Amino acid sequence: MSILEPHLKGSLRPDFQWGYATAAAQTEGAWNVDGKGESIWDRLGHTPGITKDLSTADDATRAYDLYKEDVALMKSYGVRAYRFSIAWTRIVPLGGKDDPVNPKGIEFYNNLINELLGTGITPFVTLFHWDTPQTLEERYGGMLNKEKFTADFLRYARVCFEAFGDRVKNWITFNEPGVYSLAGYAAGVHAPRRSSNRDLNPEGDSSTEPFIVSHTELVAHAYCVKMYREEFKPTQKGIIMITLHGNNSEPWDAEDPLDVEAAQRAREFEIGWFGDPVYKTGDYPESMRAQLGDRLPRFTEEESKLVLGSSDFYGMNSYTTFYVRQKKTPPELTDHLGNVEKLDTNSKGVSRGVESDTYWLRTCSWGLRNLLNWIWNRYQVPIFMTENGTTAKGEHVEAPPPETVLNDTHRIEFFNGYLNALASAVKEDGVDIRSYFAWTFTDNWEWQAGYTDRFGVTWIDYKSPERKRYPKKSATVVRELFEHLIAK
Ligand code: GBH
Repeated sequence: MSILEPHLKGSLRPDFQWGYATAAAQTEGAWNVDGKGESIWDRLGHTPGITKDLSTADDATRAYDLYKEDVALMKSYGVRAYRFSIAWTRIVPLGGKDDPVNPKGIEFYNNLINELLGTGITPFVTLFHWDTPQTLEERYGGMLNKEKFTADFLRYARVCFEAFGDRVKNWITFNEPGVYSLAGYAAGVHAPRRSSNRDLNPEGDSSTEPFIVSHTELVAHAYCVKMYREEFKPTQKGIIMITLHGNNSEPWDAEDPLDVEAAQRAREFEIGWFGDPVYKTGDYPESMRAQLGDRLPRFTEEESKLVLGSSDFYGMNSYTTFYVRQKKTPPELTDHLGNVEKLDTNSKGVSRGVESDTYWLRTCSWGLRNLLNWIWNRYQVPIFMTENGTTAKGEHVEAPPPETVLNDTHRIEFFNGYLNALASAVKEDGVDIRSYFAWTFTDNWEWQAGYTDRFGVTWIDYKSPERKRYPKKSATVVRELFEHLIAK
Protein backbone atom coordinates (compact mmCIF):
# COMPACT_ATOMS: atom_id res chain seq x y z
CA MET A 1 0.00 0.00 0.00
CA SER A 2 1.17 3.49 -0.70
CA ILE A 3 1.87 5.68 2.31
CA LEU A 4 0.39 9.07 1.47
CA GLU A 5 1.58 11.59 4.05
CA PRO A 6 -1.04 14.34 4.37
CA HIS A 7 1.56 17.02 5.14
CA LEU A 8 3.51 16.19 1.96
CA LYS A 9 0.53 16.46 -0.38
CA GLY A 10 1.34 18.75 -3.30
CA SER A 11 4.93 19.33 -2.20
CA LEU A 12 6.42 18.68 -5.66
CA ARG A 13 6.16 21.29 -8.41
CA PRO A 14 3.30 20.91 -10.89
CA ASP A 15 5.72 20.28 -13.76
CA PHE A 16 7.64 17.58 -11.85
CA GLN A 17 8.72 14.88 -14.31
CA TRP A 18 8.49 11.26 -13.26
CA GLY A 19 8.67 7.88 -14.89
CA TYR A 20 11.08 5.01 -15.38
CA ALA A 21 14.67 4.82 -16.58
CA THR A 22 16.27 2.12 -18.73
CA ALA A 23 19.44 1.55 -20.75
CA ALA A 24 19.76 0.21 -24.29
CA ALA A 25 22.24 -2.59 -23.53
CA GLN A 26 20.05 -3.90 -20.71
CA THR A 27 16.75 -4.00 -22.55
CA GLU A 28 16.82 -3.71 -26.32
CA GLY A 29 18.20 -7.05 -27.42
CA ALA A 30 18.45 -7.24 -31.23
CA TRP A 31 22.17 -6.87 -30.62
CA ASN A 32 23.18 -7.39 -34.25
CA VAL A 33 19.91 -6.64 -36.01
CA ASP A 34 19.29 -3.93 -38.62
CA GLY A 35 22.94 -3.02 -38.93
CA LYS A 36 23.79 -2.58 -35.26
CA GLY A 37 27.52 -2.84 -34.50
CA GLU A 38 29.13 -4.65 -31.60
CA SER A 39 29.54 -2.87 -28.27
CA ILE A 40 31.95 -3.73 -25.49
CA TRP A 41 29.00 -5.20 -23.57
CA ASP A 42 28.09 -7.45 -26.50
CA ARG A 43 31.70 -8.62 -26.42
CA LEU A 44 31.62 -9.20 -22.67
CA GLY A 45 28.35 -11.13 -22.90
CA HIS A 46 29.78 -13.34 -25.62
CA THR A 47 32.96 -14.11 -23.70
CA PRO A 48 32.42 -17.56 -22.17
CA GLY A 49 32.20 -17.82 -18.40
CA ILE A 50 32.00 -14.13 -17.60
CA THR A 51 28.43 -13.21 -16.69
CA LYS A 52 27.04 -14.55 -13.43
CA ASP A 53 24.33 -16.66 -15.06
CA LEU A 54 26.36 -17.11 -18.27
CA SER A 55 23.72 -15.10 -20.12
CA THR A 56 24.08 -12.60 -22.94
CA ALA A 57 21.97 -9.55 -23.70
CA ASP A 58 21.41 -10.74 -27.27
CA ASP A 59 17.64 -10.58 -26.75
CA ALA A 60 17.39 -8.97 -23.28
CA THR A 61 13.77 -7.90 -22.76
CA ARG A 62 13.26 -7.49 -26.51
CA ALA A 63 12.47 -3.83 -26.03
CA TYR A 64 13.68 -3.19 -29.58
CA ASP A 65 10.84 -5.28 -31.00
CA LEU A 66 8.26 -4.54 -28.33
CA TYR A 67 8.64 -0.79 -27.93
CA LYS A 68 5.01 -0.07 -28.80
CA GLU A 69 3.71 -2.45 -26.15
CA ASP A 70 6.18 -1.03 -23.65
CA VAL A 71 5.11 2.54 -24.28
CA ALA A 72 1.48 1.49 -23.83
CA LEU A 73 2.32 -0.28 -20.58
CA MET A 74 4.17 2.76 -19.30
CA LYS A 75 1.20 4.89 -20.21
CA SER A 76 -0.97 2.58 -18.10
CA TYR A 77 1.47 3.18 -15.22
CA GLY A 78 0.67 6.89 -15.46
CA VAL A 79 4.19 8.15 -16.21
CA ARG A 80 4.90 11.62 -17.52
CA ALA A 81 8.39 10.87 -18.80
CA TYR A 82 10.67 8.04 -19.87
CA ARG A 83 14.45 7.98 -19.67
CA PHE A 84 16.17 5.63 -22.13
CA SER A 85 19.60 5.48 -23.72
CA ILE A 86 20.62 5.36 -27.35
CA ALA A 87 22.95 2.55 -28.41
CA TRP A 88 25.87 4.31 -30.09
CA THR A 89 26.46 1.18 -32.19
CA ARG A 90 22.95 1.42 -33.66
CA ILE A 91 23.63 4.95 -34.87
CA VAL A 92 27.30 4.56 -35.89
CA PRO A 93 27.96 0.80 -35.95
CA LEU A 94 31.75 1.17 -36.04
CA GLY A 95 31.65 4.16 -33.72
CA GLY A 96 34.20 6.48 -35.36
CA LYS A 97 33.80 9.99 -36.65
CA ASP A 98 34.40 8.96 -40.23
CA ASP A 99 32.38 5.76 -40.07
CA PRO A 100 28.97 5.49 -41.74
CA VAL A 101 25.70 6.31 -40.01
CA ASN A 102 23.10 3.54 -39.90
CA PRO A 103 19.69 4.77 -41.13
CA LYS A 104 17.90 1.81 -39.51
CA GLY A 105 19.24 2.87 -36.14
CA ILE A 106 17.95 6.40 -36.63
CA GLU A 107 14.62 4.98 -37.72
CA PHE A 108 14.24 2.89 -34.57
CA TYR A 109 14.76 5.81 -32.20
CA ASN A 110 12.55 8.02 -34.34
CA ASN A 111 9.79 5.45 -33.98
CA LEU A 112 10.30 5.19 -30.24
CA ILE A 113 10.39 8.94 -29.73
CA ASN A 114 7.30 9.47 -31.88
CA GLU A 115 5.45 6.72 -30.04
CA LEU A 116 6.28 8.33 -26.70
CA LEU A 117 5.29 11.82 -27.80
CA GLY A 118 2.13 10.50 -29.41
CA THR A 119 1.23 8.96 -26.06
CA GLY A 120 2.02 12.13 -24.11
CA ILE A 121 5.27 10.85 -22.55
CA THR A 122 8.31 13.15 -22.50
CA PRO A 123 11.58 11.51 -23.60
CA PHE A 124 14.77 11.98 -21.55
CA VAL A 125 17.60 10.62 -23.65
CA THR A 126 21.00 9.39 -22.47
CA LEU A 127 23.70 9.39 -25.15
CA PHE A 128 26.09 7.10 -23.33
CA HIS A 129 25.09 4.37 -20.91
CA TRP A 130 28.33 2.35 -20.98
CA ASP A 131 28.05 0.65 -24.39
CA THR A 132 31.21 1.88 -26.11
CA PRO A 133 31.63 0.59 -29.67
CA GLN A 134 33.94 -2.43 -29.60
CA THR A 135 35.78 -1.10 -32.66
CA LEU A 136 36.89 2.01 -30.77
CA GLU A 137 38.16 -0.13 -27.94
CA GLU A 138 40.27 -2.04 -30.46
CA ARG A 139 41.35 0.94 -32.54
CA TYR A 140 42.79 3.05 -29.74
CA GLY A 141 41.76 1.76 -26.31
CA GLY A 142 38.44 3.59 -26.09
CA MET A 143 38.40 6.18 -23.34
CA LEU A 144 42.06 5.71 -22.53
CA ASN A 145 42.60 7.93 -25.57
CA LYS A 146 40.98 11.25 -24.75
CA GLU A 147 41.53 13.01 -28.08
CA LYS A 148 40.32 10.22 -30.31
CA PHE A 149 37.43 9.22 -28.09
CA THR A 150 36.19 12.79 -27.74
CA ALA A 151 36.20 13.35 -31.48
CA ASP A 152 34.28 10.15 -32.13
CA PHE A 153 31.79 10.79 -29.33
CA LEU A 154 31.14 14.33 -30.57
CA ARG A 155 30.33 13.11 -34.05
CA TYR A 156 27.92 10.49 -32.66
CA ALA A 157 26.29 13.11 -30.42
CA ARG A 158 25.98 15.49 -33.35
CA VAL A 159 24.17 12.87 -35.39
CA CYS A 160 21.73 12.37 -32.48
CA PHE A 161 21.08 16.09 -31.96
CA GLU A 162 20.51 16.52 -35.69
CA ALA A 163 18.21 13.53 -35.98
CA PHE A 164 16.21 13.74 -32.74
CA GLY A 165 16.74 17.20 -31.27
CA ASP A 166 13.64 18.64 -32.89
CA ARG A 167 11.62 16.41 -30.53
CA VAL A 168 13.99 15.50 -27.69
CA LYS A 169 14.37 18.40 -25.26
CA ASN A 170 16.09 16.64 -22.35
CA TRP A 171 19.58 15.24 -22.96
CA ILE A 172 21.95 13.38 -20.69
CA THR A 173 25.50 13.01 -21.99
CA PHE A 174 27.10 10.33 -19.79
CA ASN A 175 25.46 7.99 -17.31
CA GLU A 176 27.53 7.53 -14.14
CA PRO A 177 31.04 8.25 -15.45
CA GLY A 178 32.49 7.03 -12.15
CA VAL A 179 30.79 3.65 -12.27
CA TYR A 180 31.95 3.13 -15.84
CA SER A 181 35.55 3.80 -14.87
CA LEU A 182 35.62 2.06 -11.47
CA ALA A 183 33.75 -1.08 -12.46
CA GLY A 184 35.44 -1.29 -15.87
CA TYR A 185 39.02 -0.23 -15.04
CA ALA A 186 39.48 -0.67 -11.26
CA ALA A 187 37.39 -3.68 -10.27
CA GLY A 188 37.66 -5.03 -13.84
CA VAL A 189 34.25 -6.69 -13.74
CA HIS A 190 32.41 -4.43 -16.19
CA ALA A 191 33.38 -3.98 -19.82
CA PRO A 192 36.06 -3.42 -20.98
CA ARG A 193 37.36 -5.54 -18.07
CA ARG A 194 40.69 -4.03 -17.22
CA SER A 195 42.36 -3.88 -13.80
CA SER A 196 45.57 -4.64 -11.93
CA ASN A 197 44.12 -7.96 -10.82
CA ARG A 198 45.88 -10.47 -13.08
CA ASP A 199 43.67 -13.34 -11.88
CA LEU A 200 40.78 -11.51 -13.44
CA ASN A 201 42.14 -9.34 -16.24
CA PRO A 202 45.14 -9.76 -18.52
CA GLU A 203 45.59 -5.99 -18.83
CA GLY A 204 44.95 -2.79 -16.97
CA ASP A 205 46.15 -0.62 -14.10
CA SER A 206 43.65 0.09 -11.35
CA SER A 207 45.87 2.79 -9.88
CA THR A 208 45.77 5.06 -12.94
CA GLU A 209 43.31 4.05 -15.64
CA PRO A 210 40.05 4.80 -13.76
CA PHE A 211 41.20 8.40 -13.34
CA ILE A 212 42.29 8.74 -16.96
CA VAL A 213 39.01 7.32 -18.21
CA SER A 214 36.94 9.57 -15.96
CA HIS A 215 38.92 12.56 -17.16
CA THR A 216 38.07 11.61 -20.73
CA GLU A 217 34.39 11.37 -19.82
CA LEU A 218 34.37 14.82 -18.23
CA VAL A 219 36.17 16.40 -21.16
CA ALA A 220 34.08 14.63 -23.81
CA HIS A 221 30.94 15.64 -21.90
CA ALA A 222 32.05 19.27 -21.75
CA TYR A 223 32.83 19.51 -25.48
CA CYS A 224 29.54 17.85 -26.25
CA VAL A 225 27.62 20.41 -24.18
CA LYS A 226 29.56 23.26 -25.80
CA MET A 227 28.54 21.92 -29.20
CA TYR A 228 24.91 21.52 -28.13
CA ARG A 229 24.74 25.00 -26.62
CA GLU A 230 26.37 26.69 -29.61
CA GLU A 231 24.85 24.79 -32.49
CA PHE A 232 21.59 23.23 -31.36
CA LYS A 233 20.21 24.84 -28.24
CA PRO A 234 19.40 28.20 -29.91
CA THR A 235 16.88 26.49 -32.18
CA GLN A 236 16.06 23.27 -30.31
CA LYS A 237 15.85 24.85 -26.86
CA GLY A 238 16.52 21.71 -24.85
CA ILE A 239 18.41 21.13 -21.62
CA ILE A 240 21.55 19.03 -21.30
CA MET A 241 23.26 17.51 -18.29
CA ILE A 242 25.46 14.72 -17.01
CA THR A 243 24.17 12.09 -14.59
CA LEU A 244 26.40 11.23 -11.63
CA HIS A 245 26.15 8.17 -9.48
CA GLY A 246 26.47 8.64 -5.77
CA ASN A 247 25.50 6.51 -2.86
CA ASN A 248 25.41 8.17 0.52
CA SER A 249 28.20 7.82 3.08
CA GLU A 250 27.63 8.25 6.82
CA PRO A 251 30.26 8.07 9.58
CA TRP A 252 30.61 4.69 11.27
CA ASP A 253 31.11 6.46 14.59
CA ALA A 254 29.39 9.83 14.42
CA GLU A 255 31.27 10.98 17.55
CA ASP A 256 34.69 10.30 16.02
CA PRO A 257 35.96 13.30 14.04
CA LEU A 258 38.08 10.96 11.92
CA ASP A 259 35.01 9.04 10.78
CA VAL A 260 33.08 12.24 10.19
CA GLU A 261 35.94 13.41 7.98
CA ALA A 262 36.10 9.99 6.34
CA ALA A 263 32.42 10.20 5.36
CA GLN A 264 32.97 13.63 3.86
CA ARG A 265 36.03 12.39 1.98
CA ALA A 266 34.13 9.34 0.73
CA ARG A 267 31.46 11.63 -0.71
CA GLU A 268 34.18 13.72 -2.35
CA PHE A 269 35.86 10.69 -3.90
CA GLU A 270 32.59 9.29 -5.20
CA ILE A 271 30.64 12.42 -6.08
CA GLY A 272 32.98 15.42 -5.82
CA TRP A 273 35.27 13.67 -8.33
CA PHE A 274 32.81 14.79 -11.03
CA GLY A 275 30.58 17.23 -9.17
CA ASP A 276 33.36 19.66 -8.20
CA PRO A 277 34.84 20.05 -11.70
CA VAL A 278 31.39 20.49 -13.25
CA TYR A 279 29.52 22.57 -10.65
CA LYS A 280 32.01 24.08 -8.22
CA THR A 281 35.66 24.68 -9.10
CA GLY A 282 36.55 23.31 -12.52
CA ASP A 283 38.97 20.97 -10.73
CA TYR A 284 39.06 17.78 -8.68
CA PRO A 285 38.55 17.93 -4.90
CA GLU A 286 41.67 18.69 -2.83
CA SER A 287 41.21 15.50 -0.85
CA MET A 288 41.62 13.51 -4.06
CA ARG A 289 44.68 15.42 -5.19
CA ALA A 290 46.21 14.97 -1.74
CA GLN A 291 45.85 11.20 -1.84
CA LEU A 292 46.34 10.54 -5.55
CA GLY A 293 48.92 13.14 -6.55
CA ASP A 294 49.89 12.89 -10.20
CA ARG A 295 47.85 9.77 -10.77
CA LEU A 296 44.91 12.15 -10.98
CA PRO A 297 45.06 13.93 -14.36
CA ARG A 298 45.17 17.71 -14.52
CA PHE A 299 42.73 19.80 -16.51
CA THR A 300 44.27 22.16 -19.01
CA GLU A 301 43.07 25.71 -18.60
CA GLU A 302 40.76 25.32 -21.55
CA GLU A 303 39.32 22.06 -20.24
CA SER A 304 38.75 23.46 -16.79
CA LYS A 305 36.85 26.46 -18.18
CA LEU A 306 34.77 24.22 -20.38
CA VAL A 307 33.96 21.67 -17.70
CA LEU A 308 32.89 24.19 -15.07
CA GLY A 309 29.26 25.03 -15.70
CA SER A 310 28.90 22.35 -18.37
CA SER A 311 25.73 20.79 -16.98
CA ASP A 312 22.42 22.66 -16.89
CA PHE A 313 21.21 20.62 -13.91
CA TYR A 314 22.45 18.00 -11.47
CA GLY A 315 21.56 14.55 -12.84
CA MET A 316 21.53 12.21 -9.87
CA ASN A 317 21.45 8.43 -9.51
CA SER A 318 21.43 7.05 -5.99
CA TYR A 319 20.38 3.81 -4.39
CA THR A 320 21.69 3.28 -0.90
CA THR A 321 23.82 4.35 2.07
CA PHE A 322 27.00 2.93 3.59
CA TYR A 323 28.62 3.53 6.95
CA VAL A 324 32.23 4.43 6.41
CA ARG A 325 35.15 4.22 8.74
CA GLN A 326 38.59 5.75 8.50
CA LYS A 327 41.19 3.09 7.65
CA LYS A 328 44.11 2.92 10.05
CA THR A 329 46.66 2.12 7.34
CA PRO A 330 47.92 4.44 4.58
CA PRO A 331 45.94 4.35 1.32
CA GLU A 332 46.80 1.60 -1.12
CA LEU A 333 47.62 2.41 -4.74
CA THR A 334 44.40 0.79 -5.86
CA ASP A 335 42.19 2.72 -3.42
CA HIS A 336 39.41 4.80 -4.99
CA LEU A 337 37.24 5.46 -1.99
CA GLY A 338 39.36 7.86 0.05
CA ASN A 339 40.92 5.26 2.33
CA VAL A 340 37.74 4.22 4.07
CA GLU A 341 36.10 0.93 4.90
CA LYS A 342 32.45 0.53 3.84
CA LEU A 343 30.28 -1.15 6.46
CA ASP A 344 26.74 -2.43 6.85
CA THR A 345 26.35 -1.36 10.47
CA ASN A 346 27.54 1.63 12.48
CA SER A 347 29.50 1.62 15.74
CA LYS A 348 26.28 1.14 17.70
CA GLY A 349 25.36 -1.93 15.65
CA VAL A 350 22.59 -0.16 13.73
CA SER A 351 22.11 -1.58 10.22
CA ARG A 352 22.14 0.66 7.16
CA GLY A 353 18.83 -0.89 6.13
CA VAL A 354 16.81 -3.90 5.10
CA GLU A 355 18.57 -6.16 2.59
CA SER A 356 17.45 -6.42 -1.04
CA ASP A 357 18.32 -9.17 -3.50
CA THR A 358 21.51 -7.27 -4.43
CA TYR A 359 24.55 -7.43 -2.14
CA TRP A 360 25.36 -3.71 -2.13
CA LEU A 361 21.82 -2.42 -1.93
CA ARG A 362 19.82 -1.85 1.25
CA THR A 363 16.84 0.39 1.90
CA CYS A 364 17.88 3.63 3.61
CA SER A 365 15.50 6.48 2.84
CA TRP A 366 16.84 8.95 5.41
CA GLY A 367 20.22 8.56 3.69
CA LEU A 368 18.76 9.80 0.42
CA ARG A 369 17.39 12.89 2.16
CA ASN A 370 20.81 13.60 3.71
CA LEU A 371 22.53 13.19 0.37
CA LEU A 372 20.05 15.41 -1.48
CA ASN A 373 20.80 18.11 1.06
CA TRP A 374 24.57 17.64 0.75
CA ILE A 375 24.45 17.93 -3.04
CA TRP A 376 22.11 20.91 -2.97
CA ASN A 377 24.23 22.73 -0.38
CA ARG A 378 27.50 21.99 -2.15
CA TYR A 379 26.43 22.80 -5.71
CA GLN A 380 23.24 24.87 -5.54
CA VAL A 381 22.02 23.40 -8.80
CA PRO A 382 18.48 22.01 -9.23
CA ILE A 383 18.46 18.23 -9.15
CA PHE A 384 16.99 15.83 -11.66
CA MET A 385 16.87 12.39 -10.06
CA THR A 386 17.48 10.06 -12.97
CA GLU A 387 17.67 6.66 -11.20
CA ASN A 388 16.64 5.06 -7.92
CA GLY A 389 15.16 1.67 -7.13
CA THR A 390 15.72 -1.78 -5.72
CA THR A 391 15.59 -5.53 -6.23
CA ALA A 392 13.51 -7.73 -3.94
CA LYS A 393 14.20 -11.23 -2.71
CA GLY A 394 12.21 -14.19 -3.91
CA GLU A 395 11.41 -12.97 -7.42
CA HIS A 396 13.25 -15.80 -9.21
CA VAL A 397 10.29 -18.07 -9.80
CA GLU A 398 8.74 -19.84 -12.75
CA ALA A 399 6.00 -18.16 -14.76
CA PRO A 400 3.32 -17.28 -14.06
CA PRO A 401 4.61 -15.47 -11.00
CA PRO A 402 2.41 -15.95 -7.93
CA GLU A 403 0.60 -13.08 -6.20
CA THR A 404 3.27 -13.02 -3.49
CA VAL A 405 5.87 -12.05 -6.09
CA LEU A 406 3.73 -9.51 -7.93
CA ASN A 407 2.72 -7.98 -4.62
CA ASP A 408 6.31 -6.77 -4.16
CA THR A 409 6.15 -5.49 -0.59
CA HIS A 410 9.88 -4.89 -0.23
CA ARG A 411 9.99 -2.66 -3.33
CA ILE A 412 6.78 -0.91 -2.26
CA GLU A 413 8.30 -0.07 1.12
CA PHE A 414 11.43 1.16 -0.62
CA PHE A 415 9.51 3.58 -2.87
CA ASN A 416 7.26 4.73 -0.04
CA GLY A 417 10.28 5.57 2.07
CA TYR A 418 12.42 7.14 -0.64
CA LEU A 419 9.69 9.20 -2.27
CA ASN A 420 8.50 10.58 1.03
CA ALA A 421 12.13 11.37 1.89
CA LEU A 422 12.52 13.15 -1.46
CA ALA A 423 9.33 15.14 -0.92
CA SER A 424 10.47 16.05 2.61
CA ALA A 425 13.78 17.29 1.20
CA VAL A 426 11.80 19.55 -1.14
CA LYS A 427 9.16 20.72 1.31
CA GLU A 428 11.06 20.91 4.58
CA ASP A 429 14.67 21.44 3.50
CA GLY A 430 14.09 23.57 0.39
CA VAL A 431 16.01 21.34 -2.02
CA ASP A 432 15.07 22.03 -5.65
CA ILE A 433 14.18 18.68 -7.28
CA ARG A 434 12.70 18.50 -10.77
CA SER A 435 12.39 14.84 -11.67
CA TYR A 436 12.41 11.26 -10.45
CA PHE A 437 13.01 8.21 -12.61
CA ALA A 438 12.61 4.87 -10.90
CA TRP A 439 15.02 2.13 -11.88
CA THR A 440 13.49 0.36 -13.63
CA PHE A 441 10.55 -0.23 -15.93
CA THR A 442 10.91 -3.98 -16.41
CA ASP A 443 13.31 -6.57 -15.04
CA ASN A 444 16.33 -6.52 -17.33
CA TRP A 445 19.92 -7.58 -17.97
CA GLU A 446 21.83 -6.33 -14.95
CA TRP A 447 25.21 -6.15 -16.71
CA GLN A 448 27.65 -8.85 -15.55
CA ALA A 449 25.02 -10.08 -13.06
CA GLY A 450 22.92 -11.13 -16.05
CA TYR A 451 19.25 -11.74 -15.35
CA THR A 452 19.84 -12.53 -11.67
CA ASP A 453 18.91 -9.07 -10.37
CA ARG A 454 15.29 -8.08 -10.97
CA PHE A 455 14.99 -4.31 -10.56
CA GLY A 456 11.73 -3.86 -12.49
CA VAL A 457 8.26 -2.75 -11.48
CA THR A 458 7.32 -5.24 -14.21
CA TRP A 459 8.20 -8.93 -13.89
CA ILE A 460 9.53 -10.59 -17.02
CA ASP A 461 9.13 -14.19 -18.04
CA TYR A 462 12.49 -14.73 -19.72
CA LYS A 463 11.48 -18.19 -20.86
CA SER A 464 8.61 -17.02 -23.02
CA PRO A 465 9.53 -15.99 -26.55
CA GLU A 466 7.61 -12.75 -26.12
CA ARG A 467 9.27 -12.01 -22.75
CA LYS A 468 5.82 -11.70 -21.24
CA ARG A 469 5.44 -8.70 -18.91
CA TYR A 470 3.58 -8.92 -15.58
CA PRO A 471 3.02 -5.63 -13.72
CA LYS A 472 4.08 -5.67 -10.10
CA LYS A 473 2.10 -3.85 -7.44
CA SER A 474 4.88 -1.28 -6.97
CA ALA A 475 4.00 0.26 -10.36
CA THR A 476 0.62 1.24 -8.92
CA VAL A 477 2.13 2.47 -5.67
CA VAL A 478 4.64 4.74 -7.41
CA ARG A 479 1.82 6.27 -9.41
CA GLU A 480 -0.34 6.85 -6.32
CA LEU A 481 2.58 8.45 -4.55
CA PHE A 482 3.19 10.93 -7.37
CA GLU A 483 -0.50 11.72 -7.76
CA HIS A 484 -0.41 12.70 -4.10
CA LEU A 485 2.96 14.45 -4.00
CA ILE A 486 2.77 16.57 -7.16
CA ALA A 487 0.93 19.88 -6.86
CA LYS A 488 -2.04 20.23 -9.20
C1 GBH B 1 23.01 1.92 -11.97
O1 GBH B 1 24.27 1.83 -11.46
C2 GBH B 1 23.12 1.80 -13.48
O2 GBH B 1 23.03 3.06 -14.10
C3 GBH B 1 22.11 0.85 -14.06
O3 GBH B 1 22.45 0.56 -15.38
C4 GBH B 1 22.02 -0.38 -13.19
O4 GBH B 1 21.22 -1.38 -13.76
C5 GBH B 1 21.45 0.05 -11.86
O5 GBH B 1 22.23 1.03 -11.28
C6 GBH B 1 21.30 -1.07 -10.85
O6 GBH B 1 22.52 -1.61 -10.49
O7 GBH B 1 31.32 -1.25 -4.39
O8 GBH B 1 29.96 -2.94 -3.36
O9 GBH B 1 29.25 -0.63 -3.41
C7 GBH B 1 24.40 1.74 -10.06
C8 GBH B 1 25.79 1.27 -9.91
C9 GBH B 1 26.27 -0.66 -8.68
C10 GBH B 1 27.54 1.37 -8.52
C11 GBH B 1 27.07 -1.23 -7.55
C12 GBH B 1 28.31 0.81 -7.43
C13 GBH B 1 29.35 -1.04 -6.61
C14 GBH B 1 29.10 -2.02 -5.58
N1 GBH B 1 26.25 0.79 -8.66
N2 GBH B 1 28.34 -0.62 -7.51
S1 GBH B 1 29.98 -1.69 -4.07
